[in-house]
Amino acid sequence: MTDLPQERRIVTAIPGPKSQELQARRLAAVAQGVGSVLPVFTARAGGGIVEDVDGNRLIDFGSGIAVTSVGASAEAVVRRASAQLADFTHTCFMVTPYEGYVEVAEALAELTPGEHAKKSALFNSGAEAVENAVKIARAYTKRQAVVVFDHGYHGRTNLTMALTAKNMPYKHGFGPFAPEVYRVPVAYGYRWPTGPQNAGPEAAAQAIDQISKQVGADNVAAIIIEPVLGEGGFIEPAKGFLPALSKFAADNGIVFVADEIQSGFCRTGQWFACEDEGIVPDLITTAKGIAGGLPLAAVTGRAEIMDAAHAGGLGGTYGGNPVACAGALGSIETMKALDLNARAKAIEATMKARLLAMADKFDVIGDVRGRGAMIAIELVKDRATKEPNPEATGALARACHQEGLLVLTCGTYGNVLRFLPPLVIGDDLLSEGLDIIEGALAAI
Ligand code: PLZ
Repeated sequence: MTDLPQERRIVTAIPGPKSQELQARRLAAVAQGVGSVLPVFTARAGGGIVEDVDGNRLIDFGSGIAVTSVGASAEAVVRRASAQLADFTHTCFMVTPYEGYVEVAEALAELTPGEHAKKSALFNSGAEAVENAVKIARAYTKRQAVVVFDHGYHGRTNLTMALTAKNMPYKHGFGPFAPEVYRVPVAYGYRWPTGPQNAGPEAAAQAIDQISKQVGADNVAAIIIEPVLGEGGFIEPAKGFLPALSKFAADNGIVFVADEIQSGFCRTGQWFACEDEGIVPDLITTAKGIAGGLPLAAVTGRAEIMDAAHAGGLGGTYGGNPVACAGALGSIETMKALDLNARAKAIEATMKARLLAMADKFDVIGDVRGRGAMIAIELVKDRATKEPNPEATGALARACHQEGLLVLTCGTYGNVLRFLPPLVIGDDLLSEGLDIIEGALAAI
């Protein structure tokens, strides 16, 4: 959407009258279990702007939860997906295959870490990719146990609810959950009792001890971790934690799975966040940023592991839909052409400088963290006790929304305000968004 002006504009109350009308219809017709952060109904979106049906233009610091890294109407995504739509919408790769799927698998082999032979399988959603990573790891290892971490998020299907740490809203009342899932500590530097400098080695030792004593390394099929934990609060595991867990997996024949569904595809300033510590995962799950907003997900990894599932054992009617594959090829083309890894690093520099200055002024900010364009502030009632402040977090988000800045919250304690701008956002919008955050902090 090249003609969408890249300017914030507020012309009605937020949400405006047309959005309110649609919201009334929505409440009558759509199940309440499906929520919305901000009920302004979208008319157009692109670059760093979401325009609503009342003509308001909001600055986008959410990217539809880390999806539209190339924007919500990137030229190459629209061009390739439209051409594919006109050719054919679907055949089902399991019936008669097509080239786009193969091209996406080739691109994933090229872009993911490691020089080993790799293969991929494509799916529709992040949760489906994680479920399939577990199927593949179990088929390969002939073991059953799966190890996940405190604050981890992996989806809303039955198995991925079991893998997800947080009860409300993801799991409450929806059990029983899939068995053979074990949760161990993660190196959450800001909240580690002996301080961030000790968190990496101490948390790794605790996690490995728990796995060894309570599960038995020989029973573990897979260790699954987000290299930067997303929904759990933008937690970067303290240095040394990921390498220790990855080495433990390798030493014990366990498949090490990096869930890069939120952190992947240039979001953190690398193609994949695990590259920052030189980790080469056995399997990597991707979705979100991969396809510029079209629904696509993948499991990519060592060819011998990926081939462990018997022929016909993996799939699904829509997995690797041709239009979504075309979108992915357009998204990857855009990331390379615009060097969006460099752009994510530039966004980090701008955001961290401004947010650290705000932390000097406002005690409510306990921590500023994140990488690339995956940045957050954790809000506390008291810097000494670090008591979480979800009320201030909600109030800040609402204040930003009223000013026309779309921000999201996250965190186990609901006290993290996270910023996920499209990587193509202009510098003016980025700094205007930061001004709004600063104004909101002053106001609350
Ligand atoms: N793994 C690391 O971040 C999705 C969830 C939003 P799906 N995160 C956004 C919500 O409240 O449902 C996610 C993720 C990580 C897996 C998933 C799941 O991806 O495409 O939402 O299934």
